[in-house]
Amino acid sequence: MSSRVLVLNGPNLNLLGTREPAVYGSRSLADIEAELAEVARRSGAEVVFFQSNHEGALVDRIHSAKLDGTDFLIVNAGAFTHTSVALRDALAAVELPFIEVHLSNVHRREQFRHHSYLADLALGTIVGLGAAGYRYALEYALGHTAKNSKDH
Ligand code: CA2
Repeated sequence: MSSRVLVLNGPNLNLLGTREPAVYGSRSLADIEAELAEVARRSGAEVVFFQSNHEGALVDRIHSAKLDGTDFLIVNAGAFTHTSVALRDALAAVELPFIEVHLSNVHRREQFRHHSYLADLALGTIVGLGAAGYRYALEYALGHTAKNSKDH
């Protein structure tokens, strides 16, 4: 069975590539998603994408991941990373493995970005590596889901 990975992006990440390139890079979200889709295609895996500026929509999408055969999540919750107990509770509730990704190195930025409500639930976090961070997370996810399906 092929693995299914959900890439979840939070508020304002739809603006990627339009401003603040020094912080977030010059690539659009669509461009990053196209690269990830190609990586997944080469592995015979499925990757699906969801971006929302709304906390409740992200919570709902996490809930439906539990029912739609998602094996693994890659999560950049944007600013909700630093504020949202609701997203934390949703990720804890579905018990799906996930990697937290940030384009920027949040630890080199303002103090309020140093805390994540999600990080201790994540298998791992990747910060500061720009769009490549999503690719590394996906490569890990594909290895992880392949190994787990062999074990079960
Ligand atoms: O570095 C990341 O990936 C962040 O998750 C991005 C969030 C920020 O609140 C987090 O602390 C770190 C902000 C996303 C804003 O994205 C924009 C993209 C282009 C132009 C303006 C904002």
